[in-house]
Amino acid sequence: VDVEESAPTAAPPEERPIGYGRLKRKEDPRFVRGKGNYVDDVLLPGMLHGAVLRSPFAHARIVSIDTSAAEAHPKVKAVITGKTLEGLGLAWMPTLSMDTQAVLATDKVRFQGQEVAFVVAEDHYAARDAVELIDIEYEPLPAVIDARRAMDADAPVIRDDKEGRTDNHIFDWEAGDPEAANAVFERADVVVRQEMLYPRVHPAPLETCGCVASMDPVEGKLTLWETCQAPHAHRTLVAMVAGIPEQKIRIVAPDIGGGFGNKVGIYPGYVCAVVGSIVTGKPVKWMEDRSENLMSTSFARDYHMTGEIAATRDGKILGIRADVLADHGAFNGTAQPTKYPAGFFHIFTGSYDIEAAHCKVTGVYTNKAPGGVAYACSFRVTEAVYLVERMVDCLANELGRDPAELRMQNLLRPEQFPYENKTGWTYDSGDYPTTLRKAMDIAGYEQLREEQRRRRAEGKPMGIGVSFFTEVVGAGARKHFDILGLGMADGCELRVHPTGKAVVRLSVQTQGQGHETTFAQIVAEELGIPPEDIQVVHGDTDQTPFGLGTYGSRSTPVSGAAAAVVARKVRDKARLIAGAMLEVSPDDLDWEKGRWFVRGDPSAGKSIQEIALAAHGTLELPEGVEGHLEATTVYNPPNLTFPYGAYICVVDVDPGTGVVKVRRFIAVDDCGTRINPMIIEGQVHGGLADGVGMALMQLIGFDEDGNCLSGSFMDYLLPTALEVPDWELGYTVTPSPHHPIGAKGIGESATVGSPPAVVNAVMDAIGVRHADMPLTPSRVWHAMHGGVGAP
Ligand code: PCD
Repeated sequence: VDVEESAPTAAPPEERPIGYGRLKRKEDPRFVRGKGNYVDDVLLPGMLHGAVLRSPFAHARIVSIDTSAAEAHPKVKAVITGKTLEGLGLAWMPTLSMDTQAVLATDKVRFQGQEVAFVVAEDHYAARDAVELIDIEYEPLPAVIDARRAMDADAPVIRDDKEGRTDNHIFDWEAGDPEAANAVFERADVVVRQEMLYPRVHPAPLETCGCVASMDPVEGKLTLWETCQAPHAHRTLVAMVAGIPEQKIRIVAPDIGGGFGNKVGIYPGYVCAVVGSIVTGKPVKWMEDRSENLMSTSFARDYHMTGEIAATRDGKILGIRADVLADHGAFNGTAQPTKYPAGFFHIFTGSYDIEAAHCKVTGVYTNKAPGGVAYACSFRVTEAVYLVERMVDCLANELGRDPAELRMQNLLRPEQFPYENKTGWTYDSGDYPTTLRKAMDIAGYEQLREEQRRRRAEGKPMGIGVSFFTEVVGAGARKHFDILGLGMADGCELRVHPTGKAVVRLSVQTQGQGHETTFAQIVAEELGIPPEDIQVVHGDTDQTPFGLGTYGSRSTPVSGAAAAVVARKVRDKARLIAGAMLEVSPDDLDWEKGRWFVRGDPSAGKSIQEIALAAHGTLELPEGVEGHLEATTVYNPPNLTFPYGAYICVVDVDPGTGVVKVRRFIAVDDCGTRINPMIIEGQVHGGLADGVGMALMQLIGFDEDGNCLSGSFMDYLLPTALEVPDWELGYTVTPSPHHPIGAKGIGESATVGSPPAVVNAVMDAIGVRHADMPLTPSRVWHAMHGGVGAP
């Protein structure tokens, strides 16, 4: 335990963690005993099992579907096809980006793994067997696999279901000022241009996606257990799509075995399970397997980017430009606020004091899985940060400058905050140079460069990679941020029971990051009720207030603020009741953690527990004060929060094989006020491992016919303890000025910031300007030997 944090009063106030600091996680006793309750643990009387038949082709016309043999299977209860769904008006569903997606294919299949039919049977094995009995005749069509070919004149039109479509174009979006950018590029001494791909990857949570749908035929009430990051949004969507009245829908997200963005959207399997339950009158469970998850249930990134950076000869960065081609797969199911088809790519201007910037993003359809999710990335921030941090290293390389020193020269200065960047976003707070210096101190940067020179002389490639990132999390103000028209404000309810124990109800949903602990800590900090006396309720739409869910590290910035605000409302009400109890004016009361007391007479006071009891008792309450002790709120954040960090990665590359060993990794993060430092460190550890995985080994790849080459954990490589070093963490604390407790998000910072640090380190080691991720041994070896590596 960090001594400073275990004795919080010794730390300066802004560095003190909130409400008991490193509290052990309240949820862990059940997890370490194997008593978690996941969707696949849900067992209902008479429950049936569903399985999906998927397309073997990336692009093919469906000529005929014969389900008779499957229907004849003794254990099969229903076979559902696109035709069945067409009859119910459910063959297509809206996506999170206001496109349409086939639930079960009717006309064509548009990616390998697409859902074509759904079998409901008495057990999972029978359902799988019967899927094999369905006979489909396909007429294969040429497929668009390389996004760079999607707009070719002779490219097959993927979305011919849409009237009048003659190409695969989805959107054009831009930000910044093209003229201003052109002007600085014209007068710059140095311009560096680099193409790069942020390849297609997958969140790959350990628990795959799945649900149990139970339609009560008498009550007409649908209960849907889902492994889901946004239960309220799902309830509203199901109501709109299936026409079931919203009060008759209950979504329950039980324990979740990792989300990482994969569990934000609604997948065809969920709709099919609901239809299966309606058709059979029984509950239906659908759990996908690993291959289905990797091949068809969403993806992330897939951005072809060209970056340009302009600078003076002495290293002052003047401007940045980016031109991006975004591969969105067969249906545009990308998860992001409606106004922003390229998410928060605005942040590609990075952490630097530049004069001008411009970017252009074009989205296209390809014959690949749909649904770009913000995999541990608040809406395309990972791509933007990778672009700018690689470009700064390319510039350092061109100028022969040290990359840390070049960053230091160009970082925004503390007095520039709040800072409006060149795409119009206002960074709330920051002290960037202090954070970078801290990372360099922990790393022993100068000694590392010394060591590198020594090793190089011995023919041993060692690399040091730096990245400095600005994240943007906490969507967001209702005015600007919505998904399908639903605004991103979060509700919160707090109720203090007569005995002084409390229950706080959140609209967000934890998927492993420990909300049952940290939200209790926020309320504990504000009310002085110990965290163990505060129950956190979440993930059940019948029990919690509306809100759009957990992604984009928004829970702390939005719902965390709501929890603080609702606790303050309860505290204000408690003051009025304490006044009545003590027979003094509430204006004469002062607050200390857990109690109101008479100003000037600290011994005359009432604890929050005493006040709670009185609020439920017979005490005569002042005019206008209702009984009981509770409050509700809806929090609409005034701005996003902008956490940031400085990362330094040290690698050794085997010159014979191209194998990269990450030897050290230093991460200094600033997420404003820290609630639970232990949980924050866990979040950073996970994100760093994720980032090393993406930089070195993760890839959803395809052959030229669109066969997915990464449908198992034998092919889609996740990092293990063997591939990652002991993380060396540090932190700085720059509170967010607009958040009630000054907290910013942290959940995705490390995944955003670490890939460029690793890639920069490898390029530094092998003396090559750029090679695309994943930096597998063969790719590194080829890059070292002057060729372009194979994946
Ligand atoms: N915190 C503290 N302090 C501060 C901040 C924060 O303490 N300042 C903490 C909290 O409370 C929590 C955590 O930490 O518990 C986190 O937070 P945030 O940042 O707010 O976030 P959230 O919202 O909660 O969450 C979300 C995230 C995301 S988004 C992701 S991807 C991932 C992360 O989260 N995922 C996950 N992490 C995690 N973890 C785990 N375990 N699992 C998972 O799944 Mo997306 O958009 O969805 O892609």
